[in-house]
Amino acid sequence: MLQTKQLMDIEKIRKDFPILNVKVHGKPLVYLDNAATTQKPEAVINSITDYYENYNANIHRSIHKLGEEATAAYEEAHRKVSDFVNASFEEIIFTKSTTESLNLLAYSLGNKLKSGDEIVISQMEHHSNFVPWQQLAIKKGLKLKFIEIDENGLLKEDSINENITNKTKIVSLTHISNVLGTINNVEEIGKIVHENNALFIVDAAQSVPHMPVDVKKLDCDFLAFSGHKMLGPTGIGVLYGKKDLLEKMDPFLYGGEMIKEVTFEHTKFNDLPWKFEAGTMNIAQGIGLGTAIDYLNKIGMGNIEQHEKELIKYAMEKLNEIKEVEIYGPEADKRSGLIAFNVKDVHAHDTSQILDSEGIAVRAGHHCAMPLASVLGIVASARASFYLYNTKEEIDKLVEGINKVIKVFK
Ligand code: 7TS
Repeated sequence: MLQTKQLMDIEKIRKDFPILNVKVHGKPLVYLDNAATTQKPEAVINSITDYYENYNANIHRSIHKLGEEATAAYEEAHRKVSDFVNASFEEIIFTKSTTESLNLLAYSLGNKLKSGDEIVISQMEHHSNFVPWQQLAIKKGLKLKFIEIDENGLLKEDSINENITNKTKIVSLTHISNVLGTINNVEEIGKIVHENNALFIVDAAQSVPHMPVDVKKLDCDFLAFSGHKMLGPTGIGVLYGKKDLLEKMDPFLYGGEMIKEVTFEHTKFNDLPWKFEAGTMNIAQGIGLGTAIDYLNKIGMGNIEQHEKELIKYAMEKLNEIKEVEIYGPEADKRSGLIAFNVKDVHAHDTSQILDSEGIAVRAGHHCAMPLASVLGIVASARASFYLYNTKEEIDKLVEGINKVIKVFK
């Protein structure tokens, strides 16, 4: 704890999150479901209220004071997101979520694919980076291929090399698995993708919130993430795309604001990024995401990454000591701050319910990765996932809770 205290003052950080004072079943909330969604600091909540109370107006249209203020705040949020991942302003599109960002890509890139073209994903993808490609493949007669995982929950190197070939048009991979916690070496895989002249998409829903991510360093063509998993509100997601690629792509949604000029016969689309932001956007949510980024920057993404590394190392050590617990995924040094597990012969839902009775929130189920669960040979698992406000003391409570599960079911 000493080293963490030097990096970040966790007690001070916890005071910024009103929900962490909530009692659950009379016990202090231990929130370990951050991979599903994170809690919001007061600053984010206040910035949303501030918009609605003081300058609520639609953006990019009304020449009045409130309209101009709202537009400026929304565009400032875009700028903050661009800087956060080292992209340029035109390359950042606001969407509803990672799911929408990936659907946008499947639709827009999919338009240009022909029967027989190949798309490569992996066995560890979340459904939102799985179902859009699967359905596109079915509709257009494409071949969908899967990079396999090994017994440690890592992508198999030979499977990467076998699957990505000169027939591949798109490779779309998760940066960090939301079940195994595996951190994939997307920088290296991206080089193989580009050697084969394919496009490289990174699902960064579980990485951008937890570690420094630089799109130039990764050299990915597209990257998707969600505001609500990084202290921001729901209803706001991000799609990064290289400018020259976005310029050539069809819009996903048509309507107001994504146009420059409309006649009875034709439409000229707007400049980037607005070409991909049709209709009235989630303005408050966009502004809230900007505030979340200010908050994360103040703490420092490197510090957050380091703090979570310490938490996961500690959690792995503690859970490994319990012989009834089976853990999925790699060793601590190859994973981010989440851990999926089962207590032997106990359904994950029962585990989660007993933990809930102790005030401990974890997720149980297939975690929107049913194909992965089938590869692991399980139907469900419980998952604890950490963020900047979690502590080793909370992991101790998780361990106590798991020991209670074992006692109840023996
Ligand atoms: N990709 C990954 C790797 C994810 O973990 C998730 C959400 C998504 C995409 C989709 O994000 P959304 O914001 O569009 O829903 N993962 C989870 C989870 O693990 N538990 O709840 C949501």
